[in-house]
Amino acid sequence: MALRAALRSKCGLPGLLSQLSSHSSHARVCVSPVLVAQQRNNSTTPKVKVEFDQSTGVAVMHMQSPPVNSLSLDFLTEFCINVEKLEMDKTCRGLIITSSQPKVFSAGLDIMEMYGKSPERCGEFWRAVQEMWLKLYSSDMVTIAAINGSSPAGGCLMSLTCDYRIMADNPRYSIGLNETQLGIVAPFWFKDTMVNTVGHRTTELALELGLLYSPSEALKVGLVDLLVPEDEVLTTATKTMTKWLAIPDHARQITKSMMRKPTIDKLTSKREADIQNFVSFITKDSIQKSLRMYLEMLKKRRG
Ligand code: CO8
Repeated sequence: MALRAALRSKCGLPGLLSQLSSHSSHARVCVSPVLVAQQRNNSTTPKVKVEFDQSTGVAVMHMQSPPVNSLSLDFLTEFCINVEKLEMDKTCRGLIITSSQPKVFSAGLDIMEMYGKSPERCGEFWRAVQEMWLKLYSSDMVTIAAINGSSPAGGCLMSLTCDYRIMADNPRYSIGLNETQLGIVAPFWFKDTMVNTVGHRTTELALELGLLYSPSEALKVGLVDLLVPEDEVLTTATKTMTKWLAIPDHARQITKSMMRKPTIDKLTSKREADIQNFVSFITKDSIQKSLRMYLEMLKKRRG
């Protein structure tokens, strides 16, 4: 609950976790024993597993939330805590994000978090989505998405926040910001992240049509950087990380910040308004109806 409260508060997790960090040796703040244990060790939380190799300075984060790693409030809370912990550990220089679920990197935002929920709960959820994006897009670590399955909508956004994307070359997988297909609209910061990666025209087409690209199409438009056989995604990500870590951290970090800061500042300055927009949009009857139809379509497709 303390973690959820941190996400709810204006300072968010950074506030809570920097408090934890600065007081860790004095234990002056009242901290959950679980969090303290997680700070000291590799952590295995129910939805995210982190393996940190101190000899290389690289952490691999495995998303393991069955069936499809959908980004629920609980998932996002755990995810952000783990990213923040790695960020604060200055021996951690690189982060690889991948999935433990077969065939799916992440199905994007958990649709059930947006359907039939109270405005308060929707607001809490949206703050957590923003937090994930802010943490990853502004990370000082080298971040690589090892995309070993389909990655629609919020899953695509998560991979777009990384410095580099390696995808499994399997034509059954797809990636893209398909929000319009659900009858919803990708917010400005989803759009900005896509524009920063593939340019304005490709983003315009992709967002209006809600395009989901095959891996080879995604490579062609620059949505991913490299395709490899499925069983080589993680090893290639590790090799690629070594190349990135050969660049001096400070020069790379300043450059990354120079490229991304205007986009980050835009959301930071409009964060509360963006939450209000999301809540009033998603709770509209017409949007709820679209989401219900999409959920039914997902179920029928399965049956
Ligand atoms: N949220 C919740 N449940 C989901 C989601 C999801 N995003 N995706 C799939 N599921 C559920 C399915 O309904 C199914 O449930 P059940 O077992 O009860 O029938 C179960 O997960 C397994 O799904 P599938 O059988 O479809 O699994 P497959 O392995 O065949 O396919 C896919 C995996 C490709 C990921 C497929 O499930 C899929 O296409 N899912 C939908 C993905 C999607 O469209 N996500 C968009 C989410 S919206 C978003 O991320 C950004 C919103 C921005 C909001 C802005 C508003 C202003």
